[in-house]
Amino acid sequence: MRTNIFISLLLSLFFLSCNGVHTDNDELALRYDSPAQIWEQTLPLGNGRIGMMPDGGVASEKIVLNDITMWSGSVDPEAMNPDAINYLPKIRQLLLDGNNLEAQKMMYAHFRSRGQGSAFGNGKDAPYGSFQLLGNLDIEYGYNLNLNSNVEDYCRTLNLNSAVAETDFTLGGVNYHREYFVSHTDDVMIIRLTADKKGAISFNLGLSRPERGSVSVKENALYMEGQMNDGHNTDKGIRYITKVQVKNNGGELLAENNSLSIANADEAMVVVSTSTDMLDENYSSTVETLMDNALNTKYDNLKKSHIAAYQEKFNRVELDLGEQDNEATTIDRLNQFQTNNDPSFAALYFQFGRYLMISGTNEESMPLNLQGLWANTLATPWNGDYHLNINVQMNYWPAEVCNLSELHKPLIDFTNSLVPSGTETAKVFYDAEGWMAHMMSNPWLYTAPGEHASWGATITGGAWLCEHVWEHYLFTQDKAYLQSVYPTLASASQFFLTNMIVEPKSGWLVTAPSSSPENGFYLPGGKDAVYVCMGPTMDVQIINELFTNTLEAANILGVEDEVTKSIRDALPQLPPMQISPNGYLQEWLEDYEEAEIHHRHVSHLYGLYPSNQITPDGTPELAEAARQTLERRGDGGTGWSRAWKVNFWARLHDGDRAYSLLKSLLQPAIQDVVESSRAGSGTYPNLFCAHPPFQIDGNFGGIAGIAEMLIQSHDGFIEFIPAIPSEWANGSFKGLRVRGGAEVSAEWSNFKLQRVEISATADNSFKIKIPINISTVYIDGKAVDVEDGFVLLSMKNGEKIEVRFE
Ligand code: FUC
Repeated sequence: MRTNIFISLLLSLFFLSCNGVHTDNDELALRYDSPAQIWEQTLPLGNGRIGMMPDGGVASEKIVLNDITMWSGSVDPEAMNPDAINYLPKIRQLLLDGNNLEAQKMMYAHFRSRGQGSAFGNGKDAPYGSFQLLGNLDIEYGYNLNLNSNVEDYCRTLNLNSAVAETDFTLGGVNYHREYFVSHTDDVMIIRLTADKKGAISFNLGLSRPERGSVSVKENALYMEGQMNDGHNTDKGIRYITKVQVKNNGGELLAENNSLSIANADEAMVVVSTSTDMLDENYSSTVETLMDNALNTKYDNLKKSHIAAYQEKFNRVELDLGEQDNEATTIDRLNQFQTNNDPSFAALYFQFGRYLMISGTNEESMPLNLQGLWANTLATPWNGDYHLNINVQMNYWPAEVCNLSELHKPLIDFTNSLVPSGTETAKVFYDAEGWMAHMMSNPWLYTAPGEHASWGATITGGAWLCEHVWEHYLFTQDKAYLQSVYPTLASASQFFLTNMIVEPKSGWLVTAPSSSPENGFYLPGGKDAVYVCMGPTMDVQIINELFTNTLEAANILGVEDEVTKSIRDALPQLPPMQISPNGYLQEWLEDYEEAEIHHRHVSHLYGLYPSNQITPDGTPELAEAARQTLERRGDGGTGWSRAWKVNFWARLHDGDRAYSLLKSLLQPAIQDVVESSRAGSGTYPNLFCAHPPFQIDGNFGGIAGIAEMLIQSHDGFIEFIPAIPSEWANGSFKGLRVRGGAEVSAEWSNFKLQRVEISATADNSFKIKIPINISTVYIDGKAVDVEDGFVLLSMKNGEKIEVRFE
C-alpha cells in the first residue's frame, strides 16, 4: 500500500504565487510563495525554551528542532590561569612605558586562560562547548497522484498576530493545509496536517541528528536521545530526550523501522516533546508528561491557549507607520525596500523583532544566544555563545522599551549567576576584589580572558551587563528588585576600584590591560596593529556609568559604605572623553590612528548608545564629535554594526540617517533566491539578520533603533518622535515604555505630534519635551503653560493622562 503512495514527487513543482491570497490589512505576516530552499528561508517558531523551523516542503519537509539548553561543554577548570598574574605587573609597566607591542606579546603568551578558551570559536568538542541544533524532524509526504500533477496556490506564512505558521497548496485537486506552532502554554511543538478530502494525509516521519542521537520506536512513539560531549571525555555532558507522537483521525499509523508512518488519514497532529537535564533533572518524565497533556487536549484548545498566552505579550505594542501594503511576498518587499517607500514593512520588521523576543526567550530560560534559540548545525558560528562586548547585550536592547520587560530576566539572572566565577577570575588574574567578566561567556559561566588578547582582553564585559541590571530598574521602578541586584552592581564596581591603576602623566585612573573591542591601532611610527592598551574610551564610559548607577542605587536603597565612598573618590579621577584635534571622539587614551578606520565596532560611542553620556541637548560638543566619529567610521559594517548605527543616529536626532542605516540593515543578504547565493551583510529572506552568517543581535538592535526613532527617555525627560525620517510623515504607536515607569502612545501627522498618552506604571513625575513646532499644549482638554520647552506631569501608578498638541 505504502509504495504507491510514497511515489517521490516527480511532478514539476510549479509554484503559483500566494500574492493576494491573504489580503487582511490588519494581518502582520511573513509570506512566501515557495518552500524554503535554505535554512535562512525557513520560519522560526518558539516559546523561549524550544523551537522549530519548518521549510514548508511539498514532497518532503525538514523541520529543524531546537532547545535553548542544547549545549556541549561543561565548566572548564583550566579557564583559570594562576600563572597569568605573575606577568600583570610587567604588562602594566610596559603599557606605562608606551611599549604596548611588548605588553601585547606578553599577554598573547601568558595572560590568557590556561585551557583552550573558546577554541577560537570551534568549541564544540572543547570544554567551552557550543550551542547546537537539537535535531531534524524529517517528513516524507505521500500523495495519490498522476505524474503530471502540479502544485498550485502554494503559500507559506508566519503570522505574527498568532505565532502560528502555515503551509497551503493544492495538489491533484486536493487543498492541503498545515499549521505549526510551539506552544507557549503546553510547552510542546505541534504540526497539524489537514486536507479538504478524506484520507488524503499520508506521511513518513523520522528524527535525525548528525551525531549523538540514538533513534528508536516504542509503543507508537518515536524517540531520539543522547548526550553531548562535555569536552573532558567524561559523562557529564548534557543529556536530552525527544519524543514524537502522532494523533491521527482516520487512516493507519505504523511505528517501525525507527519511523512513524501515517497512511490515508483525514487529519493528523504531530507532537514533539523534548527536554534536557541542564535545567531539569527530571527531564525524562517532563517529556512524557508534556506529551501526555498535549495528546489529551483537543487541537483547537491547544492552539487557542497558545495564541492567548502569546498575544498577552505581543498585543501590548502597536505600530502604524503608514499605508499598508500586504500584497507582495516578504522576499519581494525586502528586495523592494531598498528603492520603495514601504513604511508598513518597517513596522512589520519591528513587530517581527518583538515576535522573535517572545518566541526566543522566556522568564525561566537561558539568555538569547548569538542565534537566539535557533541553530541548524552542531558547531554554531562562534559557538553560538554569549559575546559580552556587544552581542548578548544588543539582544536585550528592545526588551524594556518594547514592553517585554519580564523577558529581560534571563539576562539579568545570567549576570547574577556570573558573580561567583567572575569573583574567582578577578582574584586569580588581577588579585582584585569584586567580580568581572571579559568578552565572552557560556552556560558554564566562563569569565576568563579570551584565548587571544587582540579580542579577548576586554575587561568590561561584566560591567556592560550591569547596565541591563540597572535599566530594568529604571523602567520598572521596582525597589525590591533593586535591593536584590544591588550586590551585583556594588561588587562589579569593587572590581574596578581595586583594579584600575593611575596613569602618572595625567593622574587618571585607568584599566590596564584592556582593549577597545576588536579594533587595533598604530603606535606612533608603528606598522603593526596593536590591540592591548590602557583606559580605552569604552572602558571609561562603562565604568563611569557603572559607578554612577551603583551610587544612585545605593542612594535609593539608603546604602552608605566603603564602596560608595570609594566610588565617590574615584569618579572624578576617571579620564574625560577626549575629542581629537581631527574632530572625532578618541577611541583610546591617546589619539592613536585606528588599524581599521571602518571597523564594525564603534565602541567609543557606547556613551551615545546604549549609555546616555553623550546627548545633543546635554553635551552638544561631544554629540558633534560623535557625529564626526560616525562619519569617519562610515555606514557599512556587519548586520549588528548597522543596527547599532540606527540607534546612534536616532540618538543624534537624525531620522533620515537612522532610516538609511535601517535600509542598509535590511539589504537583502541572498542575492539570487533561485540560486540561494548568500551575499554580504543585511537581512535573509526569513528576516533573520545576516552578520553574515545569521546572528540575531542585528534583529534586536534594529528594532531597538526603530524604538529610539519613536521615543527616547534617557536624558531625564521623555521625547516623542525625536528622529522621524522623511518616509514616516504620519503614524502612531501604542504601548512603548519609558524610564521612570510609564507606557506611552503617540500619534503624529505631517511630522507634527498630535496627541500622546502616558499611563504611569509607578508613582513618578514625568518631564515631557515639547517639540518646537507646537504652539499650544492641552492636558486632559485644558491648555497648560510650557516652561523652557517642557511640561511636568506628576502621576500616580495606574493614572493615565492625555496630552494634545496644536
Ligand atoms: C564579536 C564581533 C564579531 C561577531 C562575534 C560573534 O566579536 O566582533 O563581528 O559578531 O562577536
